[in-house]
Amino acid sequence: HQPIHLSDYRPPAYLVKHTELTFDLDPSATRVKARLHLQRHPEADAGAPLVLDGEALELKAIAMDGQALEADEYAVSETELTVFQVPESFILDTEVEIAPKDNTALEGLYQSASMYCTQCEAEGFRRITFYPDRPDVMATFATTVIGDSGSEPVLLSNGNPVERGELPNGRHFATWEDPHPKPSYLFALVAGDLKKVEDHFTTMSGRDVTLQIWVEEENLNKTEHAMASLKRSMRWDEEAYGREYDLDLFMIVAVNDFNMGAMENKGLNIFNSAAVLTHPQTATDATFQRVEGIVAHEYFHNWSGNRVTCRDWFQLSLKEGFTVFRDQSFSAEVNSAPVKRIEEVSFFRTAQFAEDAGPTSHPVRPDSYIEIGNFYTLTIYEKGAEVVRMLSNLLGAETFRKGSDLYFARFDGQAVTIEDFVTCMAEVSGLDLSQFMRWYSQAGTPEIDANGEYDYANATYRLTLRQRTPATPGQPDKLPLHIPVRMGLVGTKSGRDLNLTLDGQDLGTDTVIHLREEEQEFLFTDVAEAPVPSLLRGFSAPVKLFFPYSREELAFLLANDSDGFNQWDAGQRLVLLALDDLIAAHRNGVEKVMDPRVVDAFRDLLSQDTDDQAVLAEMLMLPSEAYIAEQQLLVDVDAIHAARDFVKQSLAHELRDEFLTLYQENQSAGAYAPTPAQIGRRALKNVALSYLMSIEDPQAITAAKQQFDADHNMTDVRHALTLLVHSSRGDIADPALKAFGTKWAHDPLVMDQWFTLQVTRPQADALDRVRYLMQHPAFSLKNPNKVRALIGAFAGQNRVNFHRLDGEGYRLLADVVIELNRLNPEIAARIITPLTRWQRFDEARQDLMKAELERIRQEKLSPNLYEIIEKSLA
Ligand code: HT7
Ligand code: ZN
Repeated sequence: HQPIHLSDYRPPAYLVKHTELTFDLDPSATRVKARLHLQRHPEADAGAPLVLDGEALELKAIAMDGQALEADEYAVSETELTVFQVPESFILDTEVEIAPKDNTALEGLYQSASMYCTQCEAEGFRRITFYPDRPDVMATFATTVIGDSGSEPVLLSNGNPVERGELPNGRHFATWEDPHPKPSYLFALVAGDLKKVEDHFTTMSGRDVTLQIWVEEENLNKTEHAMASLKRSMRWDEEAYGREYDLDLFMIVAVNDFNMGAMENKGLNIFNSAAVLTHPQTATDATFQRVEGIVAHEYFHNWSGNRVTCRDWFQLSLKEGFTVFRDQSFSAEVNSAPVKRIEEVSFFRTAQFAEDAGPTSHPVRPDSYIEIGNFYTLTIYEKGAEVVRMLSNLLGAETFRKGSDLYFARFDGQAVTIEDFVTCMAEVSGLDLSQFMRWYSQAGTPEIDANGEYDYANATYRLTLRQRTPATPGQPDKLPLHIPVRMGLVGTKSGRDLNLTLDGQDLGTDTVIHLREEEQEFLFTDVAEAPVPSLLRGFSAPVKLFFPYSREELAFLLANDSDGFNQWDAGQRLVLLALDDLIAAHRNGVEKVMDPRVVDAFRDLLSQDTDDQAVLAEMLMLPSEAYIAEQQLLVDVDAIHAARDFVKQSLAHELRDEFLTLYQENQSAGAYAPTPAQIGRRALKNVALSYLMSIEDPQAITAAKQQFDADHNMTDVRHALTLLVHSSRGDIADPALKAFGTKWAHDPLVMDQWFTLQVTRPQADALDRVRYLMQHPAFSLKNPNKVRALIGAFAGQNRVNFHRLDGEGYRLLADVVIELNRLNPEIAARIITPLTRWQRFDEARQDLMKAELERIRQEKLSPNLYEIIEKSLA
């Protein structure tokens, strides 16, 4: 398991101009014939051998320019095929055999139930045929798929269908041609008994594109939302980025067994069924929104990723960071923008900050990796998106668009680097982005210590900002970053944003100041009244910002800040301060006392008239246990759980009537629609119900039961059932749970929800339930969605039970990881994450967690797990 370094990048010795593939499908003996039209790279040595990647392939035949090769003319190892002497330009034919039915890793060609499908990113194509499996080799493809006419009536691949026909022995074939040169990671094949829904889109230049979503027959009624999302995304990319679709056909296929959310294969996107199928009775509002975002994300890749791709996998964030930024902008526009930003940031600050502070911390562009599959991370995706967002804010929307246009025009059809992207942005703006580039090379979350001082006599406000980035593995010393800090000064008398004058320049009431040095001072003049600073508005940079706000100041910002995001953040900070006291009280065995300022602030929120229920719902939500833990040096899971429960129950007792009114006023009425207005009402109503259920208010229990029985939509049903199952009212919860499980036994995506809501219950029997449910007929370790729903949810969301002091939670996860190491290394390396964060816990838990990591280390590890385990124990 050797690391690969960015600094070792060399262009490929041979390029593939055109690739012809023929698949003769069979579960245990699929034959793959490949004809590669190869050409030596102009910079390569004339004597350079041809080295192709290949794993788990049985070579059956090999010929060059029509001539079979002798055994001494080539060599095959575990990972490569080498042909020793080749001319400058030639055709190589190979034939290999593979076994899709044994492919539980779900990389390459595999079977999901009765269908065949592929997953080639990042390095799955080398499990299909011998090939230069790297993104800087781009070829046109012609693919023929041969399958059984009965069990695989549908045969799909990238591009346009050009021919199909019958063959002897009940077989048939289809041939597809993709005219756009693409790297092997974008290759796809699907075959099975699938049904389609079809629609059309007229592009901005007036071309008709056929849109198809292919699913198993029973899911035909769950495609409407994805299709509508696809059409919205296509229009949006034309309007926002000038990007038009470039084939006559765009297909999406839903598969049940999939390692990630979806894959942007050219013209043939393959989706985890959980990321595409929706129906009001089976999917929650969150799923509807997630599907919309993922459909958009994969579609947007057609330009940011496919037409312009990555030179090497170190540049992964070039396509992922940019595409996440694009899908976030799309979702913000078609939904409630402030809520989207709050959701994004609260997820980011919980999960990405933790990753950045953990043993696998890496820069947005890593310097080295052992297994690239381990680098599809929150840092590459989400922090990468934050970096692009900063660029967009630095340049302004119009100039950023010019930079994007230049990037797509200059590099269309090429495999490029992050520098190429940033250079376009620098060229169109005239900005010097050399310091900014450090965002790509330095790992860790930068911290800003801010202080402010108001001088009454001179009417000035002096703001001091100090930045530091903590050491991360392999990077002990960090340089100062260019950090854009959006801010305002809110007058304590007027409650309004004050005018900002800096160095004699009038900057209006909201501006961006640029922190470039380790320490910088900003002196605002003509500040008419004492202000409270509102800093890092909209989360203008992915940093931790510390300012010594008093609780009164936070309550003031919560009530008065003109920036909705910072208003919400002030509320979160206020609650966090109260939680700090309560956590300390719990640890010291002292009686807990609720901070009345929090109660007052929430009462004020509840008494205001709002026209944005979704924002109010966010304001009323307490920080998650995971986010609270993120604030603690030493995480005390039990104290955090107890303190958070105490805050929730205190607020519920104090504001019972207000919550009840809120619940009653926002009842679901009429037909379900995933509109921002309806979603906001449901969110608000359900937050109110959560508070009331935390004190098991009799009216709330009745309401939850009624909401479950009403069976209006999955958002309400699942929320009510979760609250009941997480309560002490087993007499009501158990029959409801049973009825739900029976009703939905046929639907794997609903059963995933049924598993999750049980194993996240805080009661002490949760771990036993996990073990029990692992034996349930609907559970399978081979299905990643099931693993995430049961094991992932337990280890990631049920903190008190996962971190049990008897170590049973850790043992359970390690047992699963050991099994998955054999079955599906990519999933094993992801699901293990909570165990790798042992440094943050007390000594007893640290020892238990490390012991489990050591136990896993004794196994014959896949490169995926090896890399994670070694970094975690380093
Ligand atoms: N670009 C896709 C990445 C992906 C993937 C990576 C590793 C293993 C399996 C995978 N499935 C999909 C998804 C995306 O970012 O759009
Ligand atoms: Zn992506």
